[in-house]
Amino acid sequence: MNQDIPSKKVSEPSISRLILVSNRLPIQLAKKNGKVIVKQSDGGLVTALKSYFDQESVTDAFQEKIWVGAADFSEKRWLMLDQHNCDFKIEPLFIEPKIYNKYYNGFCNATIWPLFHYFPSYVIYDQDSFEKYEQANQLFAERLLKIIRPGDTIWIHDYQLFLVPGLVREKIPDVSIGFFLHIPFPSFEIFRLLHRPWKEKIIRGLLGADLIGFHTHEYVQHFLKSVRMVLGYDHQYRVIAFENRLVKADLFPIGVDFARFNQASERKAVIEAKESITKNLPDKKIIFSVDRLDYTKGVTHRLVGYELFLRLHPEWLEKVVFVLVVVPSRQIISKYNERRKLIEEEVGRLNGKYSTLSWQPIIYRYSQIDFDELCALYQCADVALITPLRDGMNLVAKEYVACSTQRGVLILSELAGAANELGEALQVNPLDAQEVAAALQQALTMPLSEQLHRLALMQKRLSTYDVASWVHDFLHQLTEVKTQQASEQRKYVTSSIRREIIQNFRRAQSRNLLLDYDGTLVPFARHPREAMPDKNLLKLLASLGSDSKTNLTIISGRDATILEEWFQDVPVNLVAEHGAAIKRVQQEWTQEKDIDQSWKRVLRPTLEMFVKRSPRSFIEEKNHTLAWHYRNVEPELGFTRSRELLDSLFHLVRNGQLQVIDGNKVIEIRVAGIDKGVAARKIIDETNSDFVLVVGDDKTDEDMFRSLADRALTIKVGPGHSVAQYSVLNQQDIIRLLYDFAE
Ligand code: GDG
Repeated sequence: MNQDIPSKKVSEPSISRLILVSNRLPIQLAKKNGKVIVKQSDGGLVTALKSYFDQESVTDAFQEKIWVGAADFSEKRWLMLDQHNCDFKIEPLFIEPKIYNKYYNGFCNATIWPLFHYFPSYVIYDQDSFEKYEQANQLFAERLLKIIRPGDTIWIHDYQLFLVPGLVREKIPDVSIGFFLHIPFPSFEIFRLLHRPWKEKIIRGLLGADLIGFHTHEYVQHFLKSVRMVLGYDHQYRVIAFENRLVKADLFPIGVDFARFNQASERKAVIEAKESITKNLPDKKIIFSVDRLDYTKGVTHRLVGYELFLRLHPEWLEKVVFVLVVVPSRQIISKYNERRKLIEEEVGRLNGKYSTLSWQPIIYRYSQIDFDELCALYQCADVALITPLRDGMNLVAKEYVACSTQRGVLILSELAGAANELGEALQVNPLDAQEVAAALQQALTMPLSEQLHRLALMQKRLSTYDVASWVHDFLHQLTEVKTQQASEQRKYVTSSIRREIIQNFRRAQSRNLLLDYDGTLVPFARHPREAMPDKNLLKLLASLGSDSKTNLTIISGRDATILEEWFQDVPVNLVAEHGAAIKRVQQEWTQEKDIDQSWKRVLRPTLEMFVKRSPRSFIEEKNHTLAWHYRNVEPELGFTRSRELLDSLFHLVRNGQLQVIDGNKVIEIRVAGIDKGVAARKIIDETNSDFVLVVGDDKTDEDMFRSLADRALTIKVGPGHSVAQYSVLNQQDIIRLLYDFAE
């Protein structure tokens, strides 16, 4: 689609710039001295960034801050003017309404939003909307490509722009991109309900970023699982080796501007608003909630809980008031209008049922409120009742805690991301009216000392990781990922290194090639038996091995029988079971040690128990090794079981005769003192080679890399840390190198 845009290379940084990208620009039009001006809105994200950049220590971190976002055609006239009262340079993107509507109201808010908030029955599956979503993302990417300069940092926000990182990466391979998701990333069982091509495009798009941030550990885990299930990429400590790059997924629970909310009580306007609230509601306990109009926020369930509370505790009638503020949002979508109707019917019914001449149980407002009034309400509220059915984070809960300097109890849904950090809140299942009613009773009768104690603990946490720390943490980690990528990159076999290796190989008078088998010469298979060499590989090895100057060795964890069966006609040395047995070309096998095998009888039952407990795992028995393979087990289960097995073996294998190896989806127990490093050294010492190459992918190959560090060129296949000199990202790169040798 964007073929006309030439590839660019970002190399030399000039001035450093931060480019923020979100669906909407953080601006609003206002009137000043009779003139229309463009003003910065005080939405969460823009306030977050502003408070971060206002700190003295970071003033020169970015010399320029640009914000790219969609704007309305009706605002065009004002936005095209140069002067804006904003801290960011505004880059408006005007998207045709016929694209924008289907993109935003369609795929974003009628497909992704309900699905990612666990409302699968609300999801609309519409191919045309998805196409408009692609088009809108493409427009964002094209605009970015025009703006981006070397050294820029791009920070893309939220589910409206899943595809943008990938589209930008395609054209500028080394640009620095961070992505943050503000809503939950659902479990794979939910995510998988999207059409297959949509899922793939979303995951690929996201993996175009260098760092992908989520609010909670759970969302990170869900995302990593979806990456594995949809594209087959695994991760190591949340780092995915995707194509030729490392991509990191991590959690960054967004914070609030703690100081601003905590000190709000000192503002004149807040004091005045508070006075007016207390005057109107004398001697009443106030329960408060504020949410955008959205079915995810759980307002109707909250009302059911409140009614049950009034029924169970009639002593509170006329003594408590629920101030319920609902802020208009997405009014064009029918589900939102329906929700408004439901809420208003329920409020009407409850007020009709319980009101007296001097009291009504709910004060309902359907409107925006300004910052000072919001803070006054937070301060006046004895209880904040925040019960979303799902919420990425929920900032209202955090703001309430930050604002409550004199008293206050937070009742919080356990299904909001914020529940992870606000353990001292009264946490409830928002669907359980009994629990909500009980929490209200507990909150309204909680001694002040307990209220203050709970608040203090939460406030400490919120002030330590406030919104400025959140911005800092994210941007800092993005830089770290880029540094890690660069250091990994330095180790990759680039085309010039590759040329040099080939030249050295050709010039050498005597060469030694030591190659691991599984994961190096062939990809992994479901079962070890299935990973047999094909004709091409055998031909390639035969051609290399028959060169009198080349001593070729396959050095594997496999047993002697299978290696011999597969390579009997190839002039190659074989090392079996990590060095327990060696067979030189045209010779018989020699055993390195004559070892007592009785330990296998003792340990086998333990492995068998793990096979029973982990479907599709299996045991492989070799001469000197017992191996438990879990490659085919459901990944999370496999990993957990493998840790349990390691723990059990740690207690069983204590006499020093055996060693336990935590390999690539396999745990091996073998006789100690035998490893690929010792075997490789032995083979190398037999000839006086002027070219030694060692290649492997697994933990057991690290022994070779270490032991031959002074003698050999060492290459690790695949991602992950290694002591090898160089790395290649995939197994096919090694095959290509061997073909070049053979030429
Ligand atoms: C998304 C995720 C995640 C609301 N009404 C008024 C008003 N607000 C302010 C609140 C708060 C913010 O808007 C709402 O934030 P939430 O976190 O509660 O919810 P979403 O808008 O759905 O935000 C959410 C968030 O992104 C951040 O990552 O936490 O889970 O869904 O700051 O104070 N502020 C004023 N008047 C209002 O009428 N002044």
